[in-house]
Amino acid sequence: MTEPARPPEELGALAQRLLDDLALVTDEPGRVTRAYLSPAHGRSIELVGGWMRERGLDARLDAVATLRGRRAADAPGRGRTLLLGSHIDTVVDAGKLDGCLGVAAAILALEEIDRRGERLPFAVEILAFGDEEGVRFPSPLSSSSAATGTYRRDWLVVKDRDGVPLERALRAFGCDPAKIDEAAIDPAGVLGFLELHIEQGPRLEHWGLPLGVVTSIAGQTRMGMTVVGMAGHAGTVPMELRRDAFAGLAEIALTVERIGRQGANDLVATIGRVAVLPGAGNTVPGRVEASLDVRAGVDASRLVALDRIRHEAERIAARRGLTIAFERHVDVPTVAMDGNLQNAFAAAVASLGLDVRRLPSGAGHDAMAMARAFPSAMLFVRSKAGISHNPLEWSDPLDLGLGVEAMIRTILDLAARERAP
Ligand code: HGY
Ligand code: MN
Ligand code: MN
Repeated sequence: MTEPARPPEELGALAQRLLDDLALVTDEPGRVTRAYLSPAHGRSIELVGGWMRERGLDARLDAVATLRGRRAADAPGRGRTLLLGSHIDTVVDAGKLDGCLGVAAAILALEEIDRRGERLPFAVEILAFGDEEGVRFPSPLSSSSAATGTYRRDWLVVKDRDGVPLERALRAFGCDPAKIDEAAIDPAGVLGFLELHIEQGPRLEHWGLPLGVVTSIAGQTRMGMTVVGMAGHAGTVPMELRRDAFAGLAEIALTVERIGRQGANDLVATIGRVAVLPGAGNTVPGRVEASLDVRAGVDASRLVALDRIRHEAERIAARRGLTIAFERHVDVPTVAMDGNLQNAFAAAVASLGLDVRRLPSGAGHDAMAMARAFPSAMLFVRSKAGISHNPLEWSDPLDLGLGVEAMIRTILDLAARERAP
């Protein structure tokens, strides 16, 4: 029995309601923080798994705690599967949309396709990844890496700030690390991976457009920097005799910013986390542990900037009588999105009467891991003032609904092409 198509306004309101409910699932009451394998991650799996099951999807957890909701094909085809989804983990004090929109939109798109009486000649699997951000463990994209058979074994021994190894956290969550290989999806049976995501930047708003097709995802390097000097009494150690690790890091931070500003191809460089040790107000810092995040739309720009940062940081440390050590956590190249799937998204956007603009992504996404094994593409939804990784993150529900409708039309377009001849 078919029902009238729900307009984007209605689809957007439904998406917003799901996102509001999911945002209440947090490790930190009063703000949205949902870390990989945390109690809130567990509760989010229950909530999203319920959304899936209520809509007839077969929902299960894989060996790295990715929630997978599967809808079987209901028309003759070639026996392939279309993958949809995004991540449900968040940064600290996050917004409601980053990642979660892609999962909620995929669930609503399938629900609407069924309501419209449409049949699909391929199975659809919705993936709700638990570790895209890499906030709790330095293992970003680990869940989607498992789905593509590119999981890094060394991730299992990385520790969170409480010293808990990722492997122990997986076991405590009820997952079996010995079965991680089973999480890999055979590319031979996959039509592609589609991800709806907020832009997290200002371009679509500047262009006055609700949607945009992603061309590529910027490569990124994430490192840890440890600067060591000599802790001392803040009242007795003369300035000229100090080996102040924080003052050294501060000079390095301004150098990172200067190199970032001078770079090309959307180069960006960020120190987002700094631990000043021992951390007493009356003690000259003897040790600083900091993060370094460098990205660019062209890999050569990123690699040149990293070399310059490392060289200048070592020179600053030497001049100050400090040591500096770097530890590489992430090194992912710039990834191009699949041309055919980009065009499918573009056709859907155009069918909504919207101008089609294509843009690169400065933010990393699961699609960059999924692209290692499957044709992958992303559709962006406009972000108000380009704000993200911030509780002020917001998109107009109408834009959310247009994103869901564009996803629906893309899936139906792919279905028309996949139907057995
Ligand atoms: O950091 C990123 O680019 C993404 O939000 N994980
Ligand atoms: Mn994010
Ligand atoms: Mn994201």
